[in-house]
Amino acid sequence: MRTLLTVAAFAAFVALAPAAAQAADDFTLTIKDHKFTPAELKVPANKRVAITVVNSDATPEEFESNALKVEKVIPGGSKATVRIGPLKPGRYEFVGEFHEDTAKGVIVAE
Ligand SMILES: [Cu+2]
Repeated sequence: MRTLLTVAAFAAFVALAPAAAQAADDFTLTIKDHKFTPAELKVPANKRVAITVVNSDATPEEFESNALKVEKVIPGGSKATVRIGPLKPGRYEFVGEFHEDTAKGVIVAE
């Protein structure tokens, strides 16, 4: 019984550890109705950052930013992770290239 409890406690620790480790530098952007939420995303400057872009629309979208030098097509109903930085403090605009008139936002590194 004691061994079982120890194993369970350890398993819980292992399951939680990666989530805690990622929390600092992982961010999410969601595309819905060809708009990004949040439209302004704050990230830490001078660090490598992973942004998971969730496309909730049925149509594909392309996450694109010349300032960040990224371009990634995300099929409808799926998600993709883009890795950026380390960034100097500043504002970095991005768009959904397939719906540029509505899908736009900015990443603020600070
Ligand atoms: Cu493009």
